[in-house]
Amino acid sequence: MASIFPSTRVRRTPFSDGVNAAGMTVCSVYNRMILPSVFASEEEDYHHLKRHVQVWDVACERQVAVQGPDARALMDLLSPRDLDRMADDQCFYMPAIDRNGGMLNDPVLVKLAEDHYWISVADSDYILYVTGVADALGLDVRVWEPDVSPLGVQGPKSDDLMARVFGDAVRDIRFFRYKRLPFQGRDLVIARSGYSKQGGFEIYIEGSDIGMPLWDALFAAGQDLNVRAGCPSTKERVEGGLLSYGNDIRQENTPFEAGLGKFVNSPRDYIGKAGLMARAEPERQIRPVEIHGDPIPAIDRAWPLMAGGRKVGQVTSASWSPDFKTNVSIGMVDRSHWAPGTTLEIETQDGMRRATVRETFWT
Ligand code: THG
Repeated sequence: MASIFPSTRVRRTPFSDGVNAAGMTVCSVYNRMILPSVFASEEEDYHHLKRHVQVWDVACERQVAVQGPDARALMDLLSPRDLDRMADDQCFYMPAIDRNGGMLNDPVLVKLAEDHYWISVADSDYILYVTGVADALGLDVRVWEPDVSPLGVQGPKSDDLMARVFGDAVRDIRFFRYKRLPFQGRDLVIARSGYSKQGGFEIYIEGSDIGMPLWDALFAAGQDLNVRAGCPSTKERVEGGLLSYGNDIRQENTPFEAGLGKFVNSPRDYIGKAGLMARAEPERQIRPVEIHGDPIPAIDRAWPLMAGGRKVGQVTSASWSPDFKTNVSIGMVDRSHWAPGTTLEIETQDGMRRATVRETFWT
Protein backbone atom coordinates (compact mmCIF):
# COMPACT_ATOMS: atom_id res chain seq x y z
CA MET A 1 0.00 0.00 0.00
CA ALA A 2 1.16 3.58 -0.66
CA SER A 3 2.32 5.87 2.15
CA ILE A 4 0.60 9.03 3.38
CA PHE A 5 1.12 12.10 1.18
CA PRO A 6 2.66 14.84 3.38
CA SER A 7 0.16 17.59 4.12
CA THR A 8 -0.87 19.85 6.97
CA ARG A 9 -4.47 18.63 6.58
CA VAL A 10 -3.50 15.24 8.02
CA ARG A 11 -2.17 16.49 11.32
CA ARG A 12 1.00 15.46 13.11
CA THR A 13 0.80 14.93 16.87
CA PRO A 14 2.87 16.34 19.75
CA PHE A 15 4.60 12.93 19.87
CA SER A 16 5.34 12.50 16.16
CA ASP A 17 9.08 13.11 16.60
CA GLY A 18 9.24 10.37 19.23
CA VAL A 19 7.15 7.97 17.18
CA ASN A 20 9.25 8.54 14.07
CA ALA A 21 12.46 8.00 16.05
CA ALA A 22 10.98 4.76 17.47
CA GLY A 23 10.29 3.60 13.90
CA MET A 24 6.72 4.14 12.75
CA THR A 25 6.03 1.37 10.25
CA VAL A 26 2.50 2.07 9.05
CA CYS A 27 -0.20 4.45 10.16
CA SER A 28 -3.88 5.19 9.92
CA VAL A 29 -5.74 8.51 9.90
CA TYR A 30 -8.23 9.15 12.72
CA ASN A 31 -10.00 12.45 13.32
CA ARG A 32 -7.81 13.91 10.54
CA MET A 33 -4.70 13.13 12.59
CA ILE A 34 -2.00 10.50 12.23
CA LEU A 35 -2.59 7.35 14.28
CA PRO A 36 0.83 5.72 14.11
CA SER A 37 1.66 2.02 14.37
CA VAL A 38 5.02 1.37 15.91
CA PHE A 39 5.31 -2.42 15.94
CA ALA A 40 8.02 -4.44 14.31
CA SER A 41 5.62 -7.39 14.25
CA GLU A 42 1.99 -7.29 15.37
CA GLU A 43 2.39 -10.58 17.18
CA GLU A 44 5.56 -9.60 19.02
CA ASP A 45 4.00 -6.27 19.99
CA TYR A 46 0.94 -8.05 21.36
CA HIS A 47 3.06 -10.26 23.65
CA HIS A 48 5.03 -7.23 24.80
CA LEU A 49 1.83 -5.31 25.66
CA LYS A 50 0.63 -8.22 27.82
CA ARG A 51 3.94 -8.55 29.69
CA HIS A 52 5.54 -5.13 29.94
CA VAL A 53 4.52 -1.51 29.36
CA GLN A 54 4.00 0.56 26.23
CA VAL A 55 3.63 4.27 25.50
CA TRP A 56 1.01 5.02 22.85
CA ASP A 57 0.56 8.10 20.70
CA VAL A 58 -3.24 8.30 20.78
CA ALA A 59 -3.36 12.09 20.30
CA CYS A 60 -5.94 11.39 17.56
CA GLU A 61 -8.47 10.76 20.32
CA ARG A 62 -9.32 14.47 20.13
CA GLN A 63 -11.15 16.37 22.82
CA VAL A 64 -14.34 18.34 22.29
CA ALA A 65 -14.24 20.84 25.15
CA VAL A 66 -17.58 22.07 26.51
CA GLN A 67 -17.40 24.90 29.03
CA GLY A 68 -19.73 27.53 30.41
CA PRO A 69 -22.86 28.10 32.50
CA ASP A 70 -24.92 25.80 30.24
CA ALA A 71 -22.24 23.09 29.89
CA ARG A 72 -24.05 20.64 32.15
CA ALA A 73 -27.39 21.33 30.47
CA LEU A 74 -25.80 20.65 27.08
CA MET A 75 -24.18 17.41 28.29
CA ASP A 76 -27.51 16.29 29.76
CA LEU A 77 -29.08 16.78 26.31
CA LEU A 78 -26.31 14.74 24.66
CA SER A 79 -25.83 11.91 27.14
CA PRO A 80 -28.00 8.77 27.38
CA ARG A 81 -25.93 8.01 30.50
CA ASP A 82 -27.08 9.53 33.78
CA LEU A 83 -24.60 12.29 34.64
CA ASP A 84 -25.99 12.63 38.17
CA ARG A 85 -24.02 9.44 38.85
CA MET A 86 -20.77 10.95 37.61
CA ALA A 87 -18.28 11.92 40.31
CA ASP A 88 -16.20 15.08 39.96
CA ASP A 89 -13.08 13.03 39.15
CA GLN A 90 -14.74 10.51 36.86
CA CYS A 91 -14.66 9.47 33.21
CA PHE A 92 -17.71 7.89 31.53
CA TYR A 93 -17.77 5.73 28.40
CA MET A 94 -20.77 7.40 26.70
CA PRO A 95 -22.79 6.38 23.66
CA ALA A 96 -23.36 9.57 21.63
CA ILE A 97 -26.56 9.39 19.58
CA ASP A 98 -28.69 11.26 17.06
CA ARG A 99 -32.46 11.89 17.16
CA ASN A 100 -33.19 8.31 16.06
CA GLY A 101 -30.91 6.73 18.62
CA GLY A 102 -28.22 6.09 15.98
CA MET A 103 -24.66 6.22 17.26
CA LEU A 104 -22.63 9.28 16.23
CA ASN A 105 -19.59 8.39 18.33
CA ASP A 106 -18.61 6.40 21.44
CA PRO A 107 -16.46 8.88 23.38
CA VAL A 108 -14.99 8.88 26.85
CA LEU A 109 -16.49 11.83 28.72
CA VAL A 110 -14.15 13.49 31.24
CA LYS A 111 -15.75 15.70 33.89
CA LEU A 112 -13.28 18.48 34.72
CA ALA A 113 -15.85 20.54 36.65
CA GLU A 114 -19.63 20.89 36.81
CA ASP A 115 -19.33 23.50 34.02
CA HIS A 116 -16.40 21.97 32.07
CA TYR A 117 -16.11 18.67 30.16
CA TRP A 118 -13.88 16.98 27.61
CA ILE A 119 -15.58 14.62 25.18
CA SER A 120 -12.71 12.35 24.06
CA VAL A 121 -14.02 11.36 20.66
CA ALA A 122 -13.62 8.37 18.39
CA ASP A 123 -13.27 8.81 14.64
CA SER A 124 -16.23 11.00 13.64
CA ASP A 125 -16.83 14.76 13.54
CA TYR A 126 -18.89 14.86 16.71
CA ILE A 127 -17.77 18.44 17.40
CA LEU A 128 -20.05 19.59 14.56
CA TYR A 129 -23.09 17.98 16.18
CA VAL A 130 -22.27 19.39 19.63
CA THR A 131 -21.75 22.84 18.14
CA GLY A 132 -25.02 22.55 16.20
CA VAL A 133 -27.05 21.67 19.26
CA ALA A 134 -25.45 24.47 21.33
CA ASP A 135 -25.93 27.04 18.57
CA ALA A 136 -29.48 26.01 17.67
CA LEU A 137 -30.55 26.34 21.29
CA GLY A 138 -28.49 29.49 21.92
CA LEU A 139 -26.83 27.93 24.95
CA ASP A 140 -24.34 29.90 27.03
CA VAL A 141 -21.47 27.54 26.39
CA ARG A 142 -18.23 27.37 24.40
CA VAL A 143 -17.50 24.31 22.27
CA TRP A 144 -14.01 23.91 20.81
CA GLU A 145 -11.11 21.55 20.19
CA PRO A 146 -8.44 22.35 22.77
CA ASP A 147 -4.71 21.60 22.46
CA VAL A 148 -5.09 18.39 24.48
CA SER A 149 -3.59 15.09 23.37
CA PRO A 150 -3.95 11.76 25.17
CA LEU A 151 -0.82 9.67 25.63
CA GLY A 152 -1.52 6.05 26.55
CA VAL A 153 0.59 4.10 29.02
CA GLN A 154 -0.66 0.51 28.81
CA GLY A 155 0.44 -2.87 30.11
CA PRO A 156 0.97 -4.64 33.46
CA LYS A 157 4.00 -2.51 34.37
CA SER A 158 2.13 0.78 33.82
CA ASP A 159 1.79 1.56 37.52
CA ASP A 160 5.52 1.13 38.09
CA LEU A 161 6.49 3.31 35.15
CA MET A 162 3.98 6.04 35.95
CA ALA A 163 4.96 6.10 39.64
CA ARG A 164 8.54 6.85 38.64
CA VAL A 165 7.48 9.93 36.67
CA PHE A 166 4.46 11.16 38.66
CA GLY A 167 4.98 9.62 42.12
CA ASP A 168 3.11 6.92 44.00
CA ALA A 169 -0.14 8.96 43.88
CA VAL A 170 -0.86 7.38 40.47
CA ARG A 171 -1.25 3.98 42.11
CA ASP A 172 -4.36 5.21 43.96
CA ILE A 173 -6.20 6.35 40.83
CA ARG A 174 -9.24 4.08 40.44
CA PHE A 175 -10.61 2.70 37.14
CA PHE A 176 -12.07 5.51 35.02
CA ARG A 177 -11.14 8.13 37.66
CA TYR A 178 -8.44 10.74 37.27
CA LYS A 179 -6.06 12.92 39.26
CA ARG A 180 -4.29 16.10 38.31
CA LEU A 181 -0.56 15.58 38.83
CA PRO A 182 2.29 17.96 38.06
CA PHE A 183 4.86 17.54 35.32
CA GLN A 184 7.38 20.33 34.64
CA GLY A 185 5.20 22.86 36.43
CA ARG A 186 2.00 21.88 34.61
CA ASP A 187 -0.92 19.93 36.13
CA LEU A 188 -1.96 17.09 33.83
CA VAL A 189 -5.14 15.04 33.95
CA ILE A 190 -4.12 11.39 34.42
CA ALA A 191 -6.88 8.79 34.21
CA ARG A 192 -6.80 5.04 34.75
CA SER A 193 -8.26 4.13 31.37
CA GLY A 194 -7.16 3.19 27.89
CA TYR A 195 -7.91 1.19 24.80
CA SER A 196 -6.61 -2.16 26.08
CA LYS A 197 -7.58 -4.68 28.76
CA GLN A 198 -4.02 -4.84 30.14
CA GLY A 199 -4.43 -1.97 32.60
CA GLY A 200 -2.89 1.45 32.37
CA PHE A 201 -3.34 5.17 32.17
CA GLU A 202 -4.11 7.99 29.80
CA ILE A 203 -2.25 11.25 30.29
CA TYR A 204 -4.09 14.19 28.74
CA ILE A 205 -1.21 16.40 27.55
CA GLU A 206 -2.46 19.98 27.78
CA GLY A 207 -0.11 22.07 25.63
CA SER A 208 1.70 20.33 22.76
CA ASP A 209 5.04 21.79 23.90
CA ILE A 210 5.35 19.33 26.78
CA GLY A 211 4.49 16.30 24.62
CA MET A 212 8.06 15.36 23.76
CA PRO A 213 9.51 16.21 27.22
CA LEU A 214 6.96 13.82 28.77
CA TRP A 215 7.56 11.19 26.08
CA ASP A 216 11.31 11.35 26.78
CA ALA A 217 10.80 11.27 30.57
CA LEU A 218 8.72 8.07 30.31
CA PHE A 219 11.33 6.32 28.18
CA ALA A 220 14.21 7.47 30.40
CA ALA A 221 12.41 6.20 33.50
CA GLY A 222 11.38 2.87 32.02
CA GLN A 223 14.52 1.40 30.48
CA ASP A 224 14.69 -1.51 32.94
CA LEU A 225 10.90 -2.03 32.68
CA ASN A 226 11.40 -2.76 28.99
CA VAL A 227 9.19 0.21 28.01
CA ARG A 228 8.49 0.55 24.29
CA ALA A 229 6.56 2.74 21.92
CA GLY A 230 3.40 0.93 20.90
CA CYS A 231 -0.11 1.46 19.61
CA PRO A 232 -3.57 -0.06 20.08
CA SER A 233 -3.34 -3.76 19.25
CA THR A 234 -6.14 -5.16 17.08
CA LYS A 235 -5.47 -8.66 18.39
CA GLU A 236 -5.66 -7.59 22.02
CA ARG A 237 -8.64 -5.26 21.72
CA VAL A 238 -10.69 -7.75 19.71
CA GLU A 239 -9.96 -10.47 22.30
CA GLY A 240 -11.22 -8.03 24.92
CA GLY A 241 -14.24 -6.87 22.91
CA LEU A 242 -13.32 -3.17 22.78
CA LEU A 243 -15.41 -1.63 20.00
CA SER A 244 -14.09 0.62 17.26
CA TYR A 245 -16.45 3.28 15.89
CA GLY A 246 -16.49 3.23 12.09
CA ASN A 247 -15.50 -0.42 12.13
CA ASP A 248 -17.84 -2.29 14.47
CA ILE A 249 -20.49 0.37 15.03
CA ARG A 250 -21.76 3.31 12.99
CA GLN A 251 -24.71 5.69 12.75
CA GLU A 252 -27.13 2.95 11.68
CA ASN A 253 -26.56 1.16 15.01
CA THR A 254 -28.13 1.93 18.36
CA PRO A 255 -26.30 1.57 21.70
CA PHE A 256 -28.46 -1.55 22.28
CA GLU A 257 -27.14 -3.14 19.09
CA ALA A 258 -23.63 -2.16 20.21
CA GLY A 259 -24.14 -3.99 23.51
CA LEU A 260 -23.92 -0.68 25.36
CA GLY A 261 -27.44 -0.80 26.79
CA LYS A 262 -26.08 -0.62 30.34
CA PHE A 263 -24.92 2.92 29.56
CA VAL A 264 -28.46 4.03 28.65
CA ASN A 265 -29.87 5.08 32.03
CA SER A 266 -30.46 8.85 32.04
CA PRO A 267 -33.88 9.81 33.43
CA ARG A 268 -33.69 13.06 31.47
CA ASP A 269 -35.25 13.90 28.13
CA TYR A 270 -31.97 13.82 26.19
CA ILE A 271 -31.94 14.23 22.41
CA GLY A 272 -32.90 10.96 20.78
CA LYS A 273 -34.43 9.34 23.85
CA ALA A 274 -37.80 8.61 22.22
CA GLY A 275 -36.13 7.40 19.02
CA LEU A 276 -33.80 5.21 21.00
CA MET A 277 -36.51 3.72 23.24
CA ALA A 278 -38.51 2.81 20.14
CA ARG A 279 -35.52 0.64 19.16
CA ALA A 280 -34.87 -0.86 22.61
CA GLU A 281 -35.39 -4.44 21.35
CA PRO A 282 -32.55 -4.86 18.85
CA GLU A 283 -32.86 -7.14 15.84
CA ARG A 284 -29.06 -7.56 15.71
CA GLN A 285 -26.27 -7.17 18.23
CA ILE A 286 -22.49 -7.21 18.70
CA ARG A 287 -21.20 -10.73 19.30
CA PRO A 288 -17.81 -12.38 19.71
CA VAL A 289 -17.30 -14.65 16.71
CA GLU A 290 -14.61 -17.32 16.46
CA ILE A 291 -13.35 -17.95 12.93
CA HIS A 292 -11.93 -21.45 12.57
CA GLY A 293 -8.83 -22.56 10.74
CA ASP A 294 -5.49 -20.98 9.92
CA PRO A 295 -4.67 -17.31 10.59
CA ILE A 296 -6.99 -15.09 8.54
CA PRO A 297 -5.81 -12.29 6.23
CA ALA A 298 -5.98 -8.66 7.38
CA ILE A 299 -9.62 -7.55 7.23
CA ASP A 300 -10.01 -4.69 4.76
CA ARG A 301 -13.80 -4.84 4.24
CA ALA A 302 -16.78 -6.13 6.18
CA TRP A 303 -17.00 -9.93 5.95
CA PRO A 304 -20.58 -11.21 5.48
CA LEU A 305 -21.79 -13.86 7.91
CA MET A 306 -23.89 -16.41 6.05
CA ALA A 307 -26.37 -19.13 7.04
CA GLY A 308 -28.14 -21.26 4.44
CA GLY A 309 -27.10 -18.88 1.67
CA ARG A 310 -28.58 -15.86 3.47
CA LYS A 311 -26.66 -12.95 5.05
CA VAL A 312 -27.28 -12.89 8.81
CA GLY A 313 -24.64 -10.39 9.89
CA GLN A 314 -21.10 -9.22 9.31
CA VAL A 315 -17.68 -9.19 10.94
CA THR A 316 -15.83 -5.89 10.99
CA SER A 317 -12.74 -6.53 13.17
CA ALA A 318 -10.81 -9.80 13.17
CA SER A 319 -7.34 -11.11 13.86
CA TRP A 320 -5.34 -14.22 14.72
CA SER A 321 -4.94 -14.51 18.50
CA PRO A 322 -1.54 -15.95 19.46
CA ASP A 323 -2.62 -16.70 23.06
CA PHE A 324 -5.97 -18.31 22.23
CA LYS A 325 -4.62 -19.92 19.05
CA THR A 326 -7.69 -19.13 17.01
CA ASN A 327 -9.09 -16.22 15.00
CA VAL A 328 -10.99 -13.76 17.17
CA SER A 329 -13.51 -11.31 15.75
CA ILE A 330 -16.30 -8.84 16.46
CA GLY A 331 -19.53 -9.38 14.57
CA MET A 332 -22.94 -7.75 14.28
CA VAL A 333 -25.29 -10.73 14.17
CA ASP A 334 -29.03 -10.98 13.49
CA ARG A 335 -31.24 -12.12 16.38
CA SER A 336 -32.10 -15.33 14.50
CA HIS A 337 -28.44 -16.43 14.63
CA TRP A 338 -26.89 -14.68 17.63
CA ALA A 339 -27.25 -17.51 20.18
CA PRO A 340 -23.89 -18.76 21.49
CA GLY A 341 -22.80 -21.90 19.68
CA THR A 342 -24.49 -21.01 16.39
CA THR A 343 -22.33 -22.07 13.45
CA LEU A 344 -22.07 -19.74 10.47
CA GLU A 345 -20.11 -19.34 7.26
CA ILE A 346 -17.99 -16.25 6.82
CA GLU A 347 -16.96 -14.76 3.49
CA THR A 348 -13.40 -13.39 3.81
CA GLN A 349 -11.67 -11.80 0.85
CA ASP A 350 -9.67 -15.04 0.61
CA GLY A 351 -12.64 -17.40 0.64
CA MET A 352 -15.18 -19.01 2.95
CA ARG A 353 -14.48 -20.08 6.54
CA ARG A 354 -16.49 -21.66 9.31
CA ALA A 355 -17.32 -19.45 12.29
CA THR A 356 -19.05 -19.87 15.66
CA VAL A 357 -20.88 -17.28 17.74
CA ARG A 358 -19.48 -17.19 21.29
CA GLU A 359 -20.96 -16.29 24.65
CA THR A 360 -18.09 -14.07 25.82
CA PHE A 361 -15.03 -12.31 24.49
CA TRP A 362 -11.62 -13.82 25.13
CA THR A 363 -10.60 -12.36 28.48
N1 THG B 1 -9.56 6.75 25.46
C1 THG B 1 -9.90 8.05 25.32
N2 THG B 1 -10.62 8.49 24.30
C2 THG B 1 -11.02 7.61 23.36
C3 THG B 1 -10.70 6.25 23.44
C4 THG B 1 -9.95 5.82 24.54
N3 THG B 1 -11.75 8.05 22.31
C5 THG B 1 -11.93 7.20 21.18
C6 THG B 1 -12.18 5.76 21.54
N4 THG B 1 -11.14 5.33 22.49
C7 THG B 1 -13.54 5.61 22.18
N5 THG B 1 -13.92 4.22 22.33
C8 THG B 1 -13.74 3.52 23.51
C9 THG B 1 -14.10 2.20 23.55
C10 THG B 1 -13.96 1.47 24.73
C11 THG B 1 -13.47 2.08 25.86
C12 THG B 1 -13.10 3.40 25.81
C13 THG B 1 -13.26 4.13 24.64
C14 THG B 1 -13.34 1.34 27.14
N6 THG B 1 -14.29 0.50 27.48
C15 THG B 1 -14.18 -0.31 28.67
C16 THG B 1 -14.85 -1.64 28.38
O1 THG B 1 -15.67 -1.70 27.48
O2 THG B 1 -14.46 -2.60 29.02
C17 THG B 1 -14.74 0.34 29.92
C18 THG B 1 -16.10 0.91 29.79
C19 THG B 1 -16.61 1.40 31.14
O3 THG B 1 -16.71 0.61 32.09
O4 THG B 1 -16.95 2.61 31.28
O5 THG B 1 -12.38 1.53 27.87
O6 THG B 1 -9.59 4.63 24.70
N7 THG B 1 -9.50 8.93 26.24
